[in-house]
Amino acid sequence: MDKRTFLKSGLLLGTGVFIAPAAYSKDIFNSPVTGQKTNEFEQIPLKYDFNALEPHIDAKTLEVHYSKHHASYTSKFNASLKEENLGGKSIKEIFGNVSKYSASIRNNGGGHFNHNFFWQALSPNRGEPKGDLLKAINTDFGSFDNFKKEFSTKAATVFGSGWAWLIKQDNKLKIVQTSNQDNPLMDISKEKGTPLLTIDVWEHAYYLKYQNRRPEYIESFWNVVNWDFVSSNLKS
Ligand code: MN3
Repeated sequence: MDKRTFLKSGLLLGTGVFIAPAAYSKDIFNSPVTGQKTNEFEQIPLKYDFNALEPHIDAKTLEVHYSKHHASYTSKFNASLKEENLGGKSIKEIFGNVSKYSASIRNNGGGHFNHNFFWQALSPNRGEPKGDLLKAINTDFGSFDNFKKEFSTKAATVFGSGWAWLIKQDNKLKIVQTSNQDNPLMDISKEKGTPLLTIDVWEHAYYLKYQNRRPEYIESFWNVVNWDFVSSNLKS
């Protein structure tokens, strides 16, 4: 794993200096979150401990997922950006033109961003959808239960490795799937929009605890969704 990233994250976790209360980076779609000056994208520090999402997401899975899988995507993404002279571009610019770049930019860039987004979409204090978000869910899916059912089904039926997303598309909410590390910000994505919520359904996200029982993992995921984060994305 990338030792520097780990150390930095550890420090941030330890001091909390860069963690503003209730702040979700609205910049997440526009900036590298941190590291703009160095042209380096970074893993966001987790706002919770590895064991904070137990029993729904186990500590070992979260630790390996964050400090191995995600760290690897991030360092490979940075290496490819450097090699391909793509420094200084925002996530939005990169994904909006991703068809012009290498497979590494698409796969590792997606892996970098998707996980940063996913970590923020999780929380030990899940809260509940309310206000404009709940209104939009009721309008576009009929009810919160219908929404949950459709999202769970879409997540369960991603073939192989990929992600399910709640997105805002032309001011309407929609649930879509992407394969591998693709996401709805990418120009190659069949369904494009602003991500509001996502679930990682790669086996590495659940196999240690759930083995092949992906639907069980998805059911548990609902206990740790950070609805404040989802709401904040609706406004962005
Ligand atoms: Mn993953």
